[in-house]
Amino acid sequence: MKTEVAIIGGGPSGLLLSQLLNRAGVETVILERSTREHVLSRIRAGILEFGAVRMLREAGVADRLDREAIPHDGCFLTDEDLMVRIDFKKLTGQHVTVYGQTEVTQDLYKAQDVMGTTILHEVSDVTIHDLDQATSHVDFTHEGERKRLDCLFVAGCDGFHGVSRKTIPEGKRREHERVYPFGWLGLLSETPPCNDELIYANSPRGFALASMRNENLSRYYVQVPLTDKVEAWSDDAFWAELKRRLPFETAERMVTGPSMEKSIAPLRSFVAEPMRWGNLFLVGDAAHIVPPTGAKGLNLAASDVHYLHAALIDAVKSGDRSGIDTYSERALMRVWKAMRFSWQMTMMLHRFEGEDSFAAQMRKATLQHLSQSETARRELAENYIGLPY
Ligand code: RFL
Ligand code: PHB
Repeated sequence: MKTEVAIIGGGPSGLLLSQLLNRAGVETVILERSTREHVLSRIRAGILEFGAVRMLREAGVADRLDREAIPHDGCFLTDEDLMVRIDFKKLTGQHVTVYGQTEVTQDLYKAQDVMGTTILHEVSDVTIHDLDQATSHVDFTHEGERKRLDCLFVAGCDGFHGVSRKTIPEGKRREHERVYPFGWLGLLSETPPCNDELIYANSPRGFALASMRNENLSRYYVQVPLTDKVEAWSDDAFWAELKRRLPFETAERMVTGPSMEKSIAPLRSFVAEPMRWGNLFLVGDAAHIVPPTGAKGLNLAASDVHYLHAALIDAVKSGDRSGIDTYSERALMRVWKAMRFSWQMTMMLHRFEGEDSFAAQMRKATLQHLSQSETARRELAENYIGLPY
């Protein structure tokens, strides 16, 4: 097989990149480890920055988003004393968009099918070769056969556990990591959201988040120790714990119901540098992970794709390599700022096991400052709606 850009991973990064490249006449083949059903069943992100929405429009996959997604002009941060609203609209003129990653992925698969792009599922043992040559190739197993895909460039869109990042020699790769000593237990239920806007709650019992997908689909999270097992959390136990961590009036009006999905995700900050190695480019979670507190993961994948798709089009169509030569540097500059914001939000909102009273007071003071200073609120809003690109 032969193509211009081989894309490893059929998650949101790989699909969006492929769609944008195809629209500009650049050929792609996507190699995905899982089935399409599995990719579409993973409940993950829920909040899109305006930049990500702009990218989806540019890719021609925003028709349903424009009809069904819910714009949010603000969100709430709370502790046991305060409830602070961050008014995105007033502070930045922008809003964020509630639209699930599952929906984004579904829309992208549909568009790629119309485009006629080759997407191979249940591919295994992917290896990447000749990254320092004029052309490269990717070897893989599909339907029991070893196959070879020749290409000009390889996009590593295969998430945190993929093979692309590890293809960059260890001595040439720098990794920065912070692992947090807790996870998020998430629950999805067919119930109306408890509030019109998201609530990020810092309670003495730990963090909780009230989020949503639509007017009858709620997504909630509670901070749990990493040792907790999801099987040990009954729905009743989850709802009881969530209510203890949210403001009393919110808990009072909350509608509960059976869970449609429940899972625990560990929290981690991670960056691999550089994001380019010869003809290989890392995109999204393959290069970086943020804790979900700032809602930045999927949005960073979109900004990586923004920088990379334009660079690859220039390289393939007109032999102009200036974009690909600066991709890593430009993408990382934005990545680090989102890392900082996600880390700061995580520190501001979570209880750390065994922490001293000083740590709790710092969180309290941060929220108090936010409640009193429009400058502080604007700084948060500017990062939450997404730094420009
Ligand atoms: P993905 O989604 O992990 O997709 C990678 C794809 O590559 C495939 N793959 C391989 N294919 C071939 N060969 C291999 N060797 C392969 N290894 C892996 C995988 O099967 C998969 O299909 O990475 P991508 O595309 O970079 O997208 C990143 C986002 O999924 C991620 O950043 C977000 O979900 C993070 N995230 C959030 N981001 C936001 O912007 N806003 C949010 O509100 C938000 N909330 C969240 C989140 C992530 C969460 N979890 C579970 C980690 C909430 C949670 C709970
Ligand atoms: C979600 O709805 O899944 C969600 C929303 C905001 C976050 C993280 C996750 O910060």
